[in-house]
Amino acid sequence: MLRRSLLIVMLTLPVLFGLTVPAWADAARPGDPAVPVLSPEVLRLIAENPRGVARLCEDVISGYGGPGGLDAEGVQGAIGLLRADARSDLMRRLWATDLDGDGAVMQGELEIAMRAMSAGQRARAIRLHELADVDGDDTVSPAEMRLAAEAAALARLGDDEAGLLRALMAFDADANGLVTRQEMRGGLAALHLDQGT
Ligand SMILES: [Ca+2]
Ligand SMILES: [Ca+2]
Repeated sequence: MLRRSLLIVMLTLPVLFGLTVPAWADAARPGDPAVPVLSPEVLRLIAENPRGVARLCEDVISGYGGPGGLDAEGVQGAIGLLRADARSDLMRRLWATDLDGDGAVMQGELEIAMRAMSAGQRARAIRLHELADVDGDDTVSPAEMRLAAEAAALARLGDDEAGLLRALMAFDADANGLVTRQEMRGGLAALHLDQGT
């Protein structure tokens, strides 16, 4: 028991006295030791909308991380899953109006499909058809569907936001390969950018 206590004290002492070197230490300022290393681009995004960034990162850590936090693979997976979800949602809506199943939605198909829709659904279906029909020939072709799906994926999670999420591992203060919500909050607080907005 005593041995175990001694071992715990020995393992804890360096941490207590700051003898370990955290992953972000080389960018730390005096008196502000927990500043994560981030690119100027990511810092700008955080400064622009600190609360939005915190919300996005917390949602991703909670939604895609395990009990111990989120690892780098999980971050990459989250980016892919968020975009895939937006893509599949849009394709499902378009395919729901492709009545002959040929992969394209003609104006006539849309009109028949809309008979079974509520007023709100009709308005959304018309808007989607118009947006997706880039060349304006009244048919959403398979190529136009793919373009629309990609646009939906980027609307769900833009490249800026994906870059932000990829920078999440910089908040892994104890360098165990997992980022927790607490570490992220601590890192954001250390940047002194989380006030306002
Ligand atoms: Ca069709
Ligand atoms: Ca078209």
